[in-house]
Amino acid sequence: MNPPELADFAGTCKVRVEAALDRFLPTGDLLPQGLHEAMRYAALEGGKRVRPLLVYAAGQALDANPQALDVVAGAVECIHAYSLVHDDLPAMDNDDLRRGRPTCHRAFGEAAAILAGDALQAQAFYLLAHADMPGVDAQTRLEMIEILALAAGSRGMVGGQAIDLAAVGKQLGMAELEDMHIHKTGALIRAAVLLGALCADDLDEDRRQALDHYGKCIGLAFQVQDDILDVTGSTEQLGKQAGADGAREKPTYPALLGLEGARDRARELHQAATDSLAWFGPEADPLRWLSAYIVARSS
Ligand code: GRG
Repeated sequence: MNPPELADFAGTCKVRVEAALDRFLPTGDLLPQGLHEAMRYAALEGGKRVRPLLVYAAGQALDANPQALDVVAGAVECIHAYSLVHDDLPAMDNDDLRRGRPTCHRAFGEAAAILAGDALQAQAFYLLAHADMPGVDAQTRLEMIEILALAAGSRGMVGGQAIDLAAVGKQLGMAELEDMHIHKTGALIRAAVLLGALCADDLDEDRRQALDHYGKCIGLAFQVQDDILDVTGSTEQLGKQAGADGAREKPTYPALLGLEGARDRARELHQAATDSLAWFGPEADPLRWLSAYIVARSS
């Protein structure tokens, strides 16, 4: 299903972002050691690195500097890692398993996990403000910080999480379900694409809009597939508890549309995402492969 080029592209990007995170996160021997170990545990091991891959793919479509992309990819992944740590806490989903191993609070305790999440979030903004990003001027840096803050905060991911928590056990309509996921999952994925694009020095308005539309579509497609996998995948395959949404009475795409209806919705979003790349030639192929991967993935 996925072209071999995607495996090569993903392999190279994963190595880059993991090396970047290793460099950008305080080492485990630095005080307070337990906190830094918990941060590294949450961010460094495992994960598909979909958001960093999107940063690199958007950057490659515009010939952006790879060193600048490392910083943005690392920052986005720090936000993602923090969101998973907090989402797994007893006050939220109370999960024991993440990325095939004990969740951060299971491994380090609840207080340490809360602090590790807090510090990962702060680290993301520190990176965007401070780290060396060749080709990115100060005004663009500021815009990046604004985009990531909006995507991560109460009008983005955290807001979506609040809607999600309030929706448990309730009947949501399609529009409400999509609104929740556009915020909870979609906002950070959309931001990853835009932030990667902003690393390029010649981003015109047409291409910016096209990439932003691509990011919006695949952000939602990612969640549709996540809901499908919660029904069809195994705990072993997913590295987290399968069937958890149904068990928690969470509204999902398969619950609303049926499994085939949810698959159709994912395909529709993939099509809309790739259509918006008509502005681009083969330099945007990694974005096309990633869109296909997002709706076909099995973990
Ligand atoms: C608690 C602040 C706060 C936010 C939580 C994104 C989120 C908001 C919670 C994650 C819960 C969840 C399972 C959402 C569904 C989609 C999703 C984001 C899945 C996890 O992302 P993957 O599959 O994970 O990219 P890996 O481990 O591959 O990085």
